Amino acid sequence: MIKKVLVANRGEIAVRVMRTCREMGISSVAVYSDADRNSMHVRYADQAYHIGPSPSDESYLNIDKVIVAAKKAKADAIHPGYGFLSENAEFSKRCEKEGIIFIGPSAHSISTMGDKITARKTISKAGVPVVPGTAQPIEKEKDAIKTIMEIGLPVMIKASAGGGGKGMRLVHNEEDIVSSIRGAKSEAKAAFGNDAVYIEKYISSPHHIEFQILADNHGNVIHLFERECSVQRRHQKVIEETPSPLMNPGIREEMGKHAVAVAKAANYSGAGTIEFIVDDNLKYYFLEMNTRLQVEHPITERVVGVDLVKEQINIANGLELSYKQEDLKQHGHAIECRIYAEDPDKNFMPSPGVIKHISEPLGLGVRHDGYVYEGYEIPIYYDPLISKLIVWGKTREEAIARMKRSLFAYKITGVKTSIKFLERIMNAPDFVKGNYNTHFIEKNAAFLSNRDKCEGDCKAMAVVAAFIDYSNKLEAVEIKPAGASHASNWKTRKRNNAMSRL
Ligand code: MV4
Repeated sequence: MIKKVLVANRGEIAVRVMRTCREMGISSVAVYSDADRNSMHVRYADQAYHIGPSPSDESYLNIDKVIVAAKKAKADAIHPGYGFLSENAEFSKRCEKEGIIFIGPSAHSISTMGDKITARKTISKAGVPVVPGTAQPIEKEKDAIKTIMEIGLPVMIKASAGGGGKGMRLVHNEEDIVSSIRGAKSEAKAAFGNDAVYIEKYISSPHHIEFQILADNHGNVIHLFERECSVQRRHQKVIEETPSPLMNPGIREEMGKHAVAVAKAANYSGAGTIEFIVDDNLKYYFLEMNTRLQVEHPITERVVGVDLVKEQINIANGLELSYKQEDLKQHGHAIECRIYAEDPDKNFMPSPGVIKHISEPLGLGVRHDGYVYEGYEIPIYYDPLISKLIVWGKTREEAIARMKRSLFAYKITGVKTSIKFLERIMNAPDFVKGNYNTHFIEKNAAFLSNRDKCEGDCKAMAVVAAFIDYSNKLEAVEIKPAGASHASNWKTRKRNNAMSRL
């Protein structure tokens, strides 16, 4: 049985994995770069190993260094988190070779799904709908033009080694086909060292809906329903929710079965996600499979009531899944907002720096997965995610109300954050109605922009106005003791202090 886990990651996900380790009586080992010497995951872990300079490729992405740390610490297993080495087949294989359990799927499953052409083949063989397109990489441009004209424009040209939006081209016109193929190929070659590209029919204005699955090493596969991830900006998810406002029970069951079929076809083990694009008529197509724990996994945990990291560790221990499909139900509604250190009013420019103050929301139905603290400096080297705010409500309406009050109470100073932008989304009529797809942010750009942006005097006036407003709501009841001639204002002061933590 696993007694010690090295977490080959940083930030909020490293802390989140270690929390479950602690609950399971498993000790945790952190690895850290120069920039992360003072990071929360290092403090939280039972042991920590320095693995190199700040840039990821010299630390968190360096397989040899991570393996050396795991051996020194005598860790039985490695949890890769998301990003970094989590979907690296070579790393999974290396762990196996070194006698360390990789908490994730086999190298074979990772490479099957990492190569999108192979994934499409595997998936359509299993009877799951894939987007109409080619089963082979494009060889001759002439043949490609013919195929595209048969499929019908518009089409997408995608890199087989790509994913998450990298190495993609949308083609509307016949005369752009050749240049798009060449462009996609050279981009893919440069980014992935592999220039294989394939063709898919373009599905306009889709929803992005993904299914969480768990598979053990005894042939059991279950799905934990869907996550609606259509609120995204430049292929970066901003808000996720479950259940999806678009779905109905029939389609949910059908897609869930297909998600399970995908995992079975890939001989999958561990936690994974099947991504679909879904059009407004609820026609759905397999897009990609992510062979890791995802950023947005907590909304599933909340609504289904399963600790996904615990299941991952149990699976890695060779145990059978703790749940059968019929045990699982969706309870209520969960929403996650990703809080980034970036400036939504300056084109989402990253805003690294020192956290001067942080006061995170608490209370019924609120989960905060973060890692920063007052005085902590968010490094420039990594993803600027500060935390994830996850709320639950009996209904979608209640979850939105709870998210609004949580964002209202969330105060971070020292760096710019996306909190205000997220509040605007929570107030956007299309979001409130659940009427949105992957074009939501661009479609609502005007509503989501800072409408009270003002400079100089105007800004100062706003500060004064806010102060007046705040002082006006403070009241004091004075009970004058007999004979006393002056009132004490201590009650007012006390309340004033208490209000700084909402
Ligand atoms: C598509 C598509 C429409 N048709 N493929 C974007 C990221 C990558 N995972 C695949 N993506 C898309 N593939 C076809 N055939 C539209 C997108 C897409 C998208 C998908 C999911 C979430 C957000 C998106 C935003 C723009 C485009």
